[in-house]
Amino acid sequence: MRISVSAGTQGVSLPHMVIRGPLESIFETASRLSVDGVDLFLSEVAEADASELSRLSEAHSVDIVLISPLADLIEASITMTSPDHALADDYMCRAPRHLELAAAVGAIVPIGFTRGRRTHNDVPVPDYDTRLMEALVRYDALAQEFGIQLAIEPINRYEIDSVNTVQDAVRLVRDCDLKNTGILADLFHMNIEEVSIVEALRSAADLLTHVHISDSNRRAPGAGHLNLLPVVRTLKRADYDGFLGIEAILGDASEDAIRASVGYVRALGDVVHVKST
Ligand code: LER
Ligand code: MN
Repeated sequence: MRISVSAGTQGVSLPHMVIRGPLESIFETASRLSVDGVDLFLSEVAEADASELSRLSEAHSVDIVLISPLADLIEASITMTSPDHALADDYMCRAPRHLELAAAVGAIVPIGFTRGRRTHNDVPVPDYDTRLMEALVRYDALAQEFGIQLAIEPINRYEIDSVNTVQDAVRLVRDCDLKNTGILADLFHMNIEEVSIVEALRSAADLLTHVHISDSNRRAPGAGHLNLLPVVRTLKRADYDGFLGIEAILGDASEDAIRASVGYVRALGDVVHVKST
């Protein structure tokens, strides 16, 4: 299985970036780690230059698996369902810019915090579910135009109050009849929200676009109590041919420690064999 690692430029405050730094150094480090790709979180859309990203990706033979250049929008509450409709409309006006960027580098665009919250300052967003579905339909139509893949990421209830389980996401994709939107399954969130990680993955097998892997404590795979072998076996049985994206809180881990985490995940893929269906 191909492996990517999460990578954030300086302005990205998310703690679960495996690599952090200026773009050039992100690709240099990813290349030294011998990973196949990066899940790239940029602090702002304006920071992103498609030709620069393509040049770095090609020069270092590191795919840009996922790109989320949206931190600035989220921080400004410019999301798909902002209670201020002008902000929600602004998100859609800006969407072509970041979808075009993703198309230029062949990356998936995640739908995580950009979906917006169900409540703001304890005030429910009126018609949130309807607004989210309408926004997803519009966003999916844009993704079809740009020929890119979107992925709804179920995120645990302590980080956002909507789409917490894989089934929540499957229901949205099916009910909205989305064509270019799949599911980004993140094991950390699934360990909190799912009755069974394996069953949840199995139930969404045909929609799995990307997988984020960390352990139960969001540390490196192998550093918590998740049994990852059944997870990898389930992915293989589902003929999942995407990446395993290591997205974990590694703190100030040395490059050797990160390399060991990559080796651990690669070994998981190597030791699990399933009969071809
Ligand atoms: C993003 O991939 C994620 O897992 C969420 O925690 C938001 O960062
Ligand atoms: Mn994730």
